[in-house]
Amino acid sequence: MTDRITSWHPSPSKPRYVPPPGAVDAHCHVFGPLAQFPFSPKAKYLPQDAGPDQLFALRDHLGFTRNVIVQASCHGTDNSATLDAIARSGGKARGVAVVDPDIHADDLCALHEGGIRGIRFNFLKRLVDNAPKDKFLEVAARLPAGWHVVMYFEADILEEMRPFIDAIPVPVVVDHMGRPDVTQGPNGADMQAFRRLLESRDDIWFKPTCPDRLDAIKEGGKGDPWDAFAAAVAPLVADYPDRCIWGTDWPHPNMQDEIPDDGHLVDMIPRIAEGYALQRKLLVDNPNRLYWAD
Ligand code: 0GY
Repeated sequence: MTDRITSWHPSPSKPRYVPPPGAVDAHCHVFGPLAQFPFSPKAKYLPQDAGPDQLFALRDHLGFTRNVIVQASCHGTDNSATLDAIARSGGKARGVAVVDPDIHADDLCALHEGGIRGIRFNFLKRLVDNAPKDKFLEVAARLPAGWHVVMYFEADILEEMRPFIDAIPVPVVVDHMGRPDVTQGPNGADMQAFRRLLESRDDIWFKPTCPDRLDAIKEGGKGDPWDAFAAAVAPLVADYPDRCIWGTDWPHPNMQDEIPDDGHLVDMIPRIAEGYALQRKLLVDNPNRLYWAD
């Protein structure tokens, strides 16, 4: 693998939508910089550098106040780039790590000190080689107090994931709603299956994120302005207003063929969360409960 890819917009538009004060972009990543933080030998993609300076400039441009930086698969279980970005944020970022399930308790404490508040289990075969459920459950049982698990999986394995999710002893946050086919509509089979999951526990959260992935032309959607996404997702956010958090997903790993304009992503917010009260929960209250409770 030699080509380094760019998956983010060179000059995102200024959104028309103005987020409430204190809004959190609760799903974004940093890549490198490579010279300081090499990518994992197991990385499935090799991106151009997308470091904290770029991320924080985008945060300000979009009208956000804080970031939750999710360790991207290209950095494997070395969380140095994520921790460095959090440290440079002046208290305006926290994070989600990816760890070796055998991680020592002292190292979990060090991650907590560095601003980490959860760990991510990634089940996408195109991104990771292994997802050992038994080892994941072991480490989930010994996380620092107040942490949660972030899960990334696709809709076709939701049913097979159910016993595993049931067994996770801390809150669970599902990336991009488990990637439903939004073109099925709000009552489609994928959205109904996801709703059954949410009904099974009251501490399962979700990210109503990534219209660019879920309503992409190459996925059978119509692309920006992502009408199918808005139609399918708005009812879910309305029905579970206290269990959703939102993020840009910048720098949009692997989206180089259909790069989204981050300003347009922000302008999706009022289309999936109607009214100031709901938008405040989605962007401020909910992410603060998960990431800045202390
Ligand atoms: C996302 C989605 C993707 C990548 C990763 O860790 C990652 O590399 O999460 C993807 O390619 O679908 O949420 O960033």
